[in-house]
This record gives sequence, C-alpha cells and structure tokens, in this order.
Amino acid sequence: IFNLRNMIEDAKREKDLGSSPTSPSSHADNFVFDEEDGKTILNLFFALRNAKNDGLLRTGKIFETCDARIHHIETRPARISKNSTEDLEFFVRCEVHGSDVNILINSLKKLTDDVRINRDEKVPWFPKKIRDLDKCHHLITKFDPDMDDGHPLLPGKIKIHSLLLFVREDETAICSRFVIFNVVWLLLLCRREVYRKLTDIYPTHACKQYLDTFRQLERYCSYREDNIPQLHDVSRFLKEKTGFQLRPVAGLVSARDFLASLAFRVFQCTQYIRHPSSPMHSPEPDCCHELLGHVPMLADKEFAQFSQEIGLASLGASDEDIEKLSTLYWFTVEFGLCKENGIIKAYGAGLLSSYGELVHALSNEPEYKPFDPEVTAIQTYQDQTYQPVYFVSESFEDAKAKLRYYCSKIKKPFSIYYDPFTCSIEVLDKP
Ligand code: HBI
Ligand code: NLE
Ligand code: FE
Repeated sequence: IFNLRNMIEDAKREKDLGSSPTSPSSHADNFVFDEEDGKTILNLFFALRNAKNDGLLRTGKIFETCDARIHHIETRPARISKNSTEDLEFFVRCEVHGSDVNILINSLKKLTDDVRINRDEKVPWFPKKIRDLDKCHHLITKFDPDMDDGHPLLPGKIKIHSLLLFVREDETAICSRFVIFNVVWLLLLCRREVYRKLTDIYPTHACKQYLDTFRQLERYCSYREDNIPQLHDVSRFLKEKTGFQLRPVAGLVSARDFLASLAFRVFQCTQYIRHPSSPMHSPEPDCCHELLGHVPMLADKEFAQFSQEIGLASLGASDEDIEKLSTLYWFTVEFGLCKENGIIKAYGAGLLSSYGELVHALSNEPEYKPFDPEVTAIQTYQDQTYQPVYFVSESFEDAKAKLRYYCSKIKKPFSIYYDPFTCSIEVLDKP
C-alpha cells in the first residue's frame, strides 16, 4: 500500500519549491543579486463578523501563506454593529513581498468584510530578472488556504514525471499499487485518444505555422500517440527555436504571474493529465493542452514574439489592464482564429488541444468577429465550455501590429526595455 498522505505532503512541498529550469540551484541562492528586495509595507483594516476563533485562525493563515511579516496588530469591537459584540475590527501593519500583495488582499476580501488598504507603492511589483519568476507562481487556489484537498479536479490529476497520483485522503483505503498502475494505464489511453483524434483533423483545421512546427516536434521531440514527451526535452527544443522555455507549475496561476513569465519567454506548464472521462475537452489546462496546444505555436518565431509582447505589456500594469490583457490572451493565444488564403484556420492552443472545440470553432455554430484589440479586450467570456464567439485575424502579422499598437497606449508611469542577453528588464522612468 502506498502511503498516500506522505505522497500528498511531498507533492505540496514540491509545488511550493517549484523545481524549474529558470531557478538557480540552491547553492547559488545564497548569493543576493537583488539591490531591491521588493518588500512592500501594507496598512490593512478589515472586519470579522461574528468573530469566532476559526475566522481569526483562517485570517492568520492568509498572512502565513503569503509570508507576511506582521509588524503591528490591533483589534477592537466593531463600532457599528447591528449584530453582536462578537464583530471585531482589525488593524494590521505588515511587510510582504510585492508579488504577494494582490493575493493577500484578495484572500482577505474573501474571508473578511470592509477591507481597506493603504499601501505605499504606486506600481504593482513585477519581475525584473528571470530568477524573479520564482515569485510568480501563485496558484489561483491559494486564495483559500483550505481549498487544496477539496479541489474537484485533484483526484484525476497525475504528475507525469514521477507518475505521482493525487488521490483524496478519504480514498486511500482502496488505493493499492495495482489500482494506481491501472489508473496510469487509463490515463495513457486517454492521451492516445486525444492525440489520434486531433492529428486526424489538424491538416484541415490548424494554421500552417502549427502544421510546420508539429512535424518538427514529431521528428525531434518524440511526439507520438504512445508517448508523453518529457518537459525538459520539449523545453530544450523550444529554446533552440524561439528562446522560449517551459517551467513546470502545479495548476492555474494568477493572470498577472502567468503573463509576467511570458515577458521572459518562459511558459508555465501544467504536468497532470485531464480526467479520462472527457478526453475531447477539459475546462482547465493539462499536459495535452500544453504539449499539443501551446508548444507547436511557441516554436513559431512570429507567434513567440506575439506572446512575449503581451507579457511585456502586463509588467507593472494596473489590475484593470491585466484583466484586459488576459482577455486578449484568451481570444488570441488560447482561442484565436486566422485567415489563410481566405479560409479560416485555428491558431489558439485551447482549440488545438480540444477535438470537440476545434470542430465546433470551424463549424457554422459560433459567431465570428474581426480581431480588434479595443473590442476584443472587453468581450466577456466563460471558461467552462465551448466559446460562443471567436475573433478572426487577417494574418499573424496583422494581429501582432494591432496588438503592439494597443499595448503602446496602455498608461504606465515608466517604460521598459527587455535585454535578451541577460534576460532582464530595464525600467526607464518617463519624464
Ligand atoms: N495558468 N498554469 C496556467 N496556465 C494557463 O494557461 C493560464 C494560467 N493562468 C491564467 C491564464 N492562463 C489565462 O487565462 C490568462 O488569465 C492569462
Ligand atoms: N479546452 C482545452 C482543452 O480541452 O484542451 C483547454 C483550455 C485551457 C484554457
Ligand atoms: Fe493555455
């Protein structure tokens, strides 16, 4: 019998460490290259209704998860309280890394009321060096410290490299080596089905850039129906083609973090596989989506540059602009269509990894709109099932030019320059 509790603990620890091709070895970590360490002082006010001990403890957990150093804490009974004397108001002054500020605030907003913030930073923290990406893998589930074990997808997730299974603790009783072996086998069959069905329709549905790089991946990266290529091998291939590299990540990360990594030509990749009950569509990214959807496109020079430009535009942007850039990313990198000799083809990764949606996108069911960043950036969307609306670009070149113009209009009190030799950002103040 596997000791699943230990495996889950190990997985969590590994998730926090985020072993990555871009992070330096622990030895090098002893050296401090940073002149500024990115700390922010926050003054926070919030109220806990019906403050029982668990509310207080859960709030404390948020500060702990975000590695916040509390300098000062004060509580008092809430002044305006219809209810009872159990309502408490808090004042906390703490020091937290800039990359954790938004997570901390959003988590507090979920758990407490009347959150007010006074922070002495005008521009949100953003990574300046590729090693700063070690601070950019905030999982979206981190919002709620208690959520990890209850995530609906966890029982179906598997980590490919170590064939590590995530199983809910209440299921441990029935799990044996035999069961795990069979689950792994089932997932490999799922992967084969995804691969077969998709490669059947790529010639008619995928754009020419995709078809070209996919052939290369078959040749040089063991892309086959009976194989799941290793992240490291694929990353090395991409690095040679366009300078992009892959970095393993434990799940969906915040939009700000995800986009920031693109600025450095780093793509954060999930490594588990979708639930075998729905091979033709998964609402969340998995290794099929990353390997069949994103990787071939990231191996195209033009597209790699397009992706990096969205990333660069996101650095230090306001929450509102991050939202718009995410939406642009969604309707281009994930679900973009483009014309090829007048015929519409798919270049979005979310389409190229989902047989169901790829067929749907090029049928006469959905609505098509011309790609125009101003319009696209405010289109509402959902991420659970097929999109009812897609945006069509005239060509890649055209999409890139339009996006570049859009990004140049985003208001920021500074401009940035990316130095490809050192993989770092130079910040230039605007007069
Ligand atoms: N996180 N791991 C991961 N993979 C994604 O594709 C991803 C993400 N977070 C946000 C995101 N994509 C997009 O929907 C945009 O918000 C950037
Ligand atoms: N729907 C896609 C798929 O099934 O592969 C994943 C989309 C991730 C945003
Ligand atoms: Fe994706």
